[in-house]
Amino acid sequence: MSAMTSPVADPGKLLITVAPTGAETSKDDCPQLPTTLAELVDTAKRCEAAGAAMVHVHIRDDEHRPTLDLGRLGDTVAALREGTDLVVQLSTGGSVHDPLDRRLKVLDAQPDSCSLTMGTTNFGDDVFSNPWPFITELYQLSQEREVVPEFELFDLGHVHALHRLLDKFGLPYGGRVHCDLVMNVPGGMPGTADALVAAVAALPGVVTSWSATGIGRATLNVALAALSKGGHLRVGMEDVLTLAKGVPVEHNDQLVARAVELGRLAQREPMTPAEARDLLQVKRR
Ligand code: KMH
Ligand code: ZN
Repeated sequence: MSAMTSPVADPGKLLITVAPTGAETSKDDCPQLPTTLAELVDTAKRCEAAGAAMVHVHIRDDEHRPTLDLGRLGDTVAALREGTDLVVQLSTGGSVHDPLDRRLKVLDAQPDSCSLTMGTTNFGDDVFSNPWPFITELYQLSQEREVVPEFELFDLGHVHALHRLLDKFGLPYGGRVHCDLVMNVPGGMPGTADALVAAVAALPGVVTSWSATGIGRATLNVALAALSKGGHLRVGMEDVLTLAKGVPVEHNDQLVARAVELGRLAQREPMTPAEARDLLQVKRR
């Protein structure tokens, strides 16, 4: 054997993000979905114990409907910080019905991280609206407030828009650039290995880390492709409600445990929350 360096770089530890709730599934359809603050904190603790390092948070009101109520968001951030060490990422995507001005206010709750979607996308029968002026305002606000964004990329065009954003406004707070490929949304890029490879190849050179998630039945396909390309994983009931055909997810920690198992097969230990803070350079609060 020659002493050639291997083209397979060591991707290091595995960041597992859990997205436990989302905005699309109703409590009536899925009673095990964590929608109350107590359920969310309990879920977060169990997912941390199972190997998650970051939590992507959508909250609900007393009727279990999606809300961006600022008081509730603040209480949620505080309760998650109190009960776990997880990096707390608030969704600025909300639900497809949330107005843009309410979505900007999410940063007032001072999370460690916020999601930031890089373009408008068809979302089933709805439209998930992210016009360019909204993206740039939210991005500059995240810089000002010292909140680390996670760039949500639903399509190859969103990758292109990320180049444009970083070229015009520079690096995020903390200097790291972390992205999440959200694949297989009806209206976005498909949850295929080919699409993942194309999107990863097109990422800006300044990207320091990326994860991927596949919605619905694409979940395992995307996870395996992401591991194969050295990426990180997002899992959770926001994205998938079954473990296999006809087998419902009973708790988010099952999805985290499966991600840990896949990571171990790929010889990647799960990252601790402290290691995730270091990777993403989130502000000490
Ligand atoms: N609920 C979707 C319309 C995000 O959290 O930033 C948007 C979403 C993305 O889930
Ligand atoms: Zn979300």
